[in-house]
Amino acid sequence: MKKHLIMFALAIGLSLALTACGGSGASTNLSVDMTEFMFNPTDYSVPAGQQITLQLSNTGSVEHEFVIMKHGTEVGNDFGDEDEANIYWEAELQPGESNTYTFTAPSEPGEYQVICGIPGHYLAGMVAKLIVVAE
Ligand SMILES: [Cu+2]
Repeated sequence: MKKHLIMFALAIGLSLALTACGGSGASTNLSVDMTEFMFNPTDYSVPAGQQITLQLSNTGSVEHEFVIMKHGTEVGNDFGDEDEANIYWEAELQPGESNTYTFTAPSEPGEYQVICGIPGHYLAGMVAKLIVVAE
């Protein structure tokens, strides 16, 4: 009897773990490091429409931004005023700053460009990718 209970508990635990992963590699918890001039990691997979918790750290020596562009939009030569209207969500961090944010993942599956909006940083290679997967 006791053995059955243990097996049952293990089965529950396993199913919870599988549910949390969604089976697609998508996660509602992201952790991203920013420095000159890169994001680490550079690919994030999240479930559509879910609340996402994002742990951001700026370990560089200048200000950095985490800017998610709207679906179907990409920054041109460098991030400029014309791109402001295409921002889906953004956060900015001073050097040495760490913060936890929450935002709602876009409801439309697909790839979303992530960039740093500080002048010159996009050009220097601060680009990443948010991949929104259907639930
Ligand atoms: Cu930057």
